[in-house]
Formats: sequence, structure tokens, C-alpha cells
Amino acid sequence: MSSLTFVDVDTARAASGPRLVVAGGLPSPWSEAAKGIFHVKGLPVLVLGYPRVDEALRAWTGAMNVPVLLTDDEPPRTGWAEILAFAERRGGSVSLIPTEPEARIRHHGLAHELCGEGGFGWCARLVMIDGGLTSGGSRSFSVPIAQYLAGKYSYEPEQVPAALARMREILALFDGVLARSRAAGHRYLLGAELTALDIYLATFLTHALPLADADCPQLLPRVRPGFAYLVEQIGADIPPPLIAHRKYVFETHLPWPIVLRAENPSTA
Ligand SMILES: N[C@@H](CCC(=O)N[C@@H](CS)C(=O)NCC(=O)O)C(=O)O
Repeated sequence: MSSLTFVDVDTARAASGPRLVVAGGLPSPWSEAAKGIFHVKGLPVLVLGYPRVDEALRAWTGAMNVPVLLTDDEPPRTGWAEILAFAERRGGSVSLIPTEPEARIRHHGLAHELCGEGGFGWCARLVMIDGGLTSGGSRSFSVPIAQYLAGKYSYEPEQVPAALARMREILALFDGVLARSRAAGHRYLLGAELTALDIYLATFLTHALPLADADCPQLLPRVRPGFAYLVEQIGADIPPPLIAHRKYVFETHLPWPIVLRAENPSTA
């Protein structure tokens, strides 16, 4: 039984308390991580899988992209660190941030490598945009989707080799972090306990690894080629221990299959 309740837009708008507006058509890593944090903590939250970022979403949430965490009286939270901080303050069944200051700094620095501007997810998006634009939409995202994202996330074709190199650098970084923790006899990236960093790693690897229909039945067919393209570009560079760790984190802590929104996929 998950603490996430998937609702439609009218229910989310009428409700009070924490509401998480997330990507409703694809398992976007930032959205999936935010959902995973609430789930692992057992913190009740209404989840709205929003179909696309549009004017209505902007007018309602004040945000330019998803996820957005809305609460009754506080400004909308859109950044991974703010969403994590809110969930941590709320408590729940476990803490997902190390308490010791040096460990906390390391946790957030590493999380930024995955979730931050210029990090793994950001670079992955540039690679998928590039695949669509350079192939005329025959690979990766369609041209309209690629153009939309290119304008919004400052795509320049010449950045792509550096983006791929950065992704490989981040994978090597996490491979080393996991190897050191495992050598010290620990299960997770930063020691004996699950932290949000394990959740970020698991969700940010999702679209760089093959994703079967059954793993995420609501994934919109039109975005699937983008993920397949990313797998071609970077999948073989993902160290097997990170793939195994992702599998363990999903199997042990996160909901599976990945649910994106309330409605049945056939009616979406
Ligand atoms: N603000 C988020 C990043 C969220 C983000 O990049 N969201 C993308 C996920 S693909 C998005 O909403 N893209 C669709 C759009 O921008 O319209 C954070 O820093 O944690």
C-alpha cells in the first residue's frame, strides 16, 4: 500500500495539503524521484500526473516545469533539493538525508551531479534533443518535441559530445562511490542506510536502460523512441554494479511497475 494517491486535475486543484504535480506521460527522473521519496517515507501525498507543461499549469502552479510540490501556504517547490527538504521536514518513517554535516554535504553534492543543471538528467535531455533534431525526427524525440525542449533548455549542437562525456564521468563517479561503500560492507551508496541519493540514482538511470512496456505501461508511445535513443548512446557505458544497485533499490523500496497518472493508459 503506497502513500501516493494518484488523482485527476480537478481533485488536485480542489484539495488541500501536499500535492505533487509530476510528468504524466513519461517516467521523468525528477518526478519519479520526488514520488519515490514520499513513498519510501510513507508520507501521504496526492499525485497528479500532468499531461504536458502548458499555460494552465503555469497559471495554477507558477512553475515552468515539473515536478511541482504544492502545499497550502508555502511557495511552490520545483527543485529537487527543496522537495527533499520539505519531505524530510515532514518526517515520515525514515530519514533520507545523512545527519552528519560532512556526509550531508557529500550527499547533496553527489545528488547535484544527477539532478542539477548540467548534471546527468540535464545532459541526457540534450542528447535526446540532439538525436531528434539531427535525424529529422526519425530517431529519438520527434522534431516538435525536440524543438520545444531545445528552446527551453538551451540546447546547442556543439554541447553534445561534452554532455556525453559528462554523463560517463558521472557514471564513473557513482561506480566508485558504490564500490567504496560495498567494500566497507555497506548496502547503499553512502553506507548502511538508504538515502535519497540511492533513489535519485535509480530514477535517473531509468531512461538510459531498456524499459519494457510492462515496466511502465502508461509511457506515451511518442516519447519511447527518445529513451531508446538514449539507451543506444549511453546504455553500454553504465557500469553493471550501478544497474544491479538500481534493480535492488526498485525491488526493495520503490513501487513497480512505474505508475504515471490516475487514468487508464488506453483512455489517455
Ligand atoms: N526543476 C527540477 C527539474 C525539472 C525538469 O527538468 N523537468 C523536466 C523533466 S523532462 C520537464 O518538466 N520537462 C518538460 C518541460 O519542460 O516542459 C529540479 O531542478 O529538480
